[in-house]
Amino acid sequence: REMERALSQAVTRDELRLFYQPRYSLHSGKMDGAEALLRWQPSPPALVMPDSFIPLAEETGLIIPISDWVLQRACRDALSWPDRFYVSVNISPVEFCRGDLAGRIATILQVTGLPAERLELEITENVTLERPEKALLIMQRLKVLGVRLTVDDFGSGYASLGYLKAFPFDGLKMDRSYMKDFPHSQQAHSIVNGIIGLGKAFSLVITAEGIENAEQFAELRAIACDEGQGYYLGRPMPAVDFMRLLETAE
Ligand code: G
Ligand code: G
Ligand code: MN
Ligand code: NA
Repeated sequence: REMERALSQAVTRDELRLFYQPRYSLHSGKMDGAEALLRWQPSPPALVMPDSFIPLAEETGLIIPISDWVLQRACRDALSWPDRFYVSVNISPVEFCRGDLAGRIATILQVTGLPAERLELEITENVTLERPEKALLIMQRLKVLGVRLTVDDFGSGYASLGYLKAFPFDGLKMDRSYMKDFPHSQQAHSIVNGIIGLGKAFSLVITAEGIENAEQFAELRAIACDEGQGYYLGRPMPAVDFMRLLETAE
C-alpha cells in the first residue's frame, strides 16, 4: 500500500517529530517532566496524528524502527531539560513482547547517556493479558535497567486488578475519561478518589490525565493525587516550544 511505503521511509527521510506534553507534580504544583507524543510530518504543513499510523506500523513491524527513533529522540531531548525532569514514552503492546525491548532500551540509554531513572515507559494493561509470563520477564529486565514502568489508560482495558500486584509497575495513569464529570459529580469524585486509594495500596505513583480546568487541578491536589497532565496544564507542543516553556518557568 501507498501509506505503508511512505511510512517505511519516514525515519530515513527525517519526517518524524516528537511533541511534549508537560507533566506536573501535584504535591509541589511544579512541572517535573513531559510525555513524548509522536507525530508524522510527510510534508509540511501536514501533521499526521499517531492514531492514524501507529496501527499500520504495528501490523507491518515498522513499529520497531519507529520506536527506536522515538526512544532515542526522547532521551536526547530530555538531556537538555533540568536533571530532575523525566520523560515518558509510549510503548505499543504489539512491540512489547516482540524482539528484545530491554536490550534495545539498554543500548539507547548507553548511546544517549540519559540516566535510566529519568526514562518512564507507558504501557497499557493489555500487555499483561496475552503472554503474561513473557511480559513479566521483560518488565523484570526493564526494572533491572532502572527505568520506570507505568500503566497507561488505567481502567480502560480488560485486565483484572490482580496484575497490579503481579507485575512490577511503579505508577498508574488514570484514563482521562475519569475526568469527565470530576469533581462536580459525586460519583465521578468517589471513583477517582477510589482509584487513588487503590493505587496507593499498591504503592504506585498516581497520575491524573486529561485535567482541563482549575477546579479539577485543585481538587486532585486536595485528594493527594501525585501527578497531573492535561490541556489545563499544557498541550502537547514541539520540542523547541517545550524548551522555551522551561526557560520561562525555571
Ligand atoms: O496526542 P495523541 O493524539 O498524541 O496520541 C494518541 C495516541 O497515540 C495515544 O494513545 C498515545 O499513547 C499514542 N502514541 C503517541 N505517541 C506514541 C509513540 O511514540 N508510540 C506509540 N506506540 N504510541 C504513541
Ligand atoms: O493514550 P495516551 O494517554 O498516551 O494518549 C494521550 C492522548 O491524550 C494524546 O492524544 C493527547 O493529545 C491527549 N490529551 C492530553 N491531554 C488531554 C486533555 O486534557 N484532554 C483531552 N481531551 N485529551 C488530552
Ligand atoms: Mn500515554
Ligand atoms: Na493515557
